[in-house]
Amino acid sequence: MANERTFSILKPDATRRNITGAVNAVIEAAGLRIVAQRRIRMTREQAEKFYEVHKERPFFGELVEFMTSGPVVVQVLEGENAVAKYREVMGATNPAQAADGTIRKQFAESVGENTVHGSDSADNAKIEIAQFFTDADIAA
Ligand code: DAT
Ligand code: MG
Repeated sequence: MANERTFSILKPDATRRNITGAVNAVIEAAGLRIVAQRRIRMTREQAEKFYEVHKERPFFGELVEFMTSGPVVVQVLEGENAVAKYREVMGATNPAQAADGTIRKQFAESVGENTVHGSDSADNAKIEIAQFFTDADIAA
């Protein structure tokens, strides 16, 4: 698998607890390079659009509420097989089921407040990156 990019978010529970550097250390230790990064406050519109695929799920309202509850750090990560690699480094959605050493196992508080987002496919990575970054923002 060639060099690839994925989209990452350090969620409001990470900024609230001041652990964005600790999470970035795990990302970098896994061989992923942070080639773009910006700290923002997501608007309700941005969060609803970003998680549109989940809009019929019972937790959608809670999810949008959480994602807009504080600052987030949006990132582009690059590396060999970056999409799958980052999903592995993140761990399972529910931290109780996440493997040892993963970000969610180490840091996540609950299934809803689970510290990180990572794209689930290369196609979605492109779509998600384009929602927050232009080519000029990315320095690889
Ligand atoms: P992932 O973030 O691992 O890709 P997902 O795409 O299934 O997981 O869900 C997106 C986010 O929605 C997830 O990170 C946290 C929230 N979420 C998922 N399932 C949930 C649940 N059962 N209860 C509360 N929040 C949930
Ligand atoms: Mg997902």
